[in-house]
Amino acid sequence: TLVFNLPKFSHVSKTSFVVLRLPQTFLFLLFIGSLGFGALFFLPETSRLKRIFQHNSDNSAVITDSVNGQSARPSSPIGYGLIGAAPLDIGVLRMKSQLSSSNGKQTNNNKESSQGTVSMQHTDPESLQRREKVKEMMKFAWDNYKRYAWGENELRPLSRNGNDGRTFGGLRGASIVDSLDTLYIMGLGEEYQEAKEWVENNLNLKVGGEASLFEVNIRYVGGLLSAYYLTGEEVFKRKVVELGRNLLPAFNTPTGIPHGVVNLAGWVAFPRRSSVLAEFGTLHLEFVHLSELTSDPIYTEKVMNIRKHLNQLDKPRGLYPNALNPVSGNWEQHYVSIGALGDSFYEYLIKSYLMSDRTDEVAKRMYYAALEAIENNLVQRSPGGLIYVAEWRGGILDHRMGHLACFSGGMIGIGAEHGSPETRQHQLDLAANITHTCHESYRRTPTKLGPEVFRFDDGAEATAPRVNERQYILRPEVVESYMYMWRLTHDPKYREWGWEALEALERHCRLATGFSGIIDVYGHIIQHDNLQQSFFLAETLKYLYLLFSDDDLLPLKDWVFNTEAHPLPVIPRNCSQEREHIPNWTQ
Ligand code: DMJ
Repeated sequence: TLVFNLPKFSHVSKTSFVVLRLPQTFLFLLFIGSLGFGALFFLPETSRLKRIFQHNSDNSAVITDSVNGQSARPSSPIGYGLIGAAPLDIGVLRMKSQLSSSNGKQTNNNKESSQGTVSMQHTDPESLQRREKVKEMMKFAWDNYKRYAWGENELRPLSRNGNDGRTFGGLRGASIVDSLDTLYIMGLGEEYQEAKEWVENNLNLKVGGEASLFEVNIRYVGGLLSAYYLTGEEVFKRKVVELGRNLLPAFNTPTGIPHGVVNLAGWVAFPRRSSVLAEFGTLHLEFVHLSELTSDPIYTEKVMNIRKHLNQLDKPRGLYPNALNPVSGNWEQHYVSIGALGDSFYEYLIKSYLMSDRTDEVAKRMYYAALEAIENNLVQRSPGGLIYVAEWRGGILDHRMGHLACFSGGMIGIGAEHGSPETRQHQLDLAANITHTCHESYRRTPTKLGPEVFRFDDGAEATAPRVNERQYILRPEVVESYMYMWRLTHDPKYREWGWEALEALERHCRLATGFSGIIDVYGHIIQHDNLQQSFFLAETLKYLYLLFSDDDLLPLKDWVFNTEAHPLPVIPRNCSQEREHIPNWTQ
């Protein structure tokens, strides 16, 4: 497709071309000349997004390796160009923001020189050391996965083998796809190459099992999209486009609300009674990017349809219940949670707004209305003064908060800046208070790792009286909120809290053969669950790494992280005129 915005010459007749006067001829030649130059941008590997970013980027931007003081021209769609930028020590690279975003209010210590380069200032030496420690942990986790479970989905460190089943429907290599961007960002170049080669040669997308649409989307689609945007490697684009197509049968329902389970080979969606809010509500970011990559509106249409449906449904007290019938289109029950089954639906509303370069007003309205309902109905203060988000069961509060719900500190934090000015400080305080409560859930255990569920009833205050709720399975949500709150406030306590979590991970979750979750965070004898979850590599370690990095490594004004921590670029608003094939955000 020719995507250049040609000036409208339709009113100029053939004869009038011939009789152009000198200044007009000059302008005409200038135009022809610029067309020739523009053709350079249509080389075969050019992606639509690449053009978008070139449109908006400073081509003179240089990435500098501050250890060696060498520079490299960006070569990827976002101009990151890290791998191949010799010498390879990506872990200490900084990037200039490639996407102009005039309203970005990032605090940035770097000074911009007149050449458009960035003078690289390191964060303090202690944070640098801590970041190196995170990198070492990633390498350790990766090496053990490679040694004992290569090609399987996840490492089982105690039994020294892999786990290949679960919800991926026969897809393999979840840890590889989930790790691509983390390896790349950390500068683990050799490991990234191994991962890329595996994807190229072994990632088979035509598999016949039952796959969770949600899990495949957040890990595989998200992982491949990020890898493509960071590196510009066509293989990731090819794979993600093929995978995206295979997910579409899930949407063959009377309402367009997708089934939760899909068969990637047979093009048949498996009917299941309820569709889960956090599952069908966590497709938007990836599907919009699939449309951008393919110039095919179908992906955006599918997710816009979900949004439209949700928008027009009655909501009890403005709240979104967790389950919906994909055939009738009605809510199945009135359970509401910002943790399990609900969480990332809310996250994707505010992130859709941010990813659209703050043009997706519908998402914005839905997000702030949902947040208001959550505040009015779910947010509580414990007798000891801790702020938490309870769950709601048909009007009755359950005073529990899942580890999963701890992502909401970060989410409310990034949303605070874009709400109405009167609520801004209030929302930032709420974000800080929730993050504090989640930290307390860690601090109040002997292991300094937090339980899967903590309660605020029967005398419990951010603790887990029930034995079956005491596990810690290497989840990221708490350190995720530390990372966002650090970026938003630069309060050093968030880095300290992240370091505490890292030390606890090292002490209790690190085995000789990889990392493992633990069964009881209150136990004095540690029992391991024998699973190194792929989200530990995709999220937990990535967020920790970013926590100890400067803000210009994946700046929040240019990137949004999908719910599996895969960074996706903001789509600049000044390209919206060229996006006729993509349905309007506001419809
Ligand atoms: C991840 O797969 C994603 O963050 C998801 O949204 C919910 N939980 C896990 C990690 O805890």
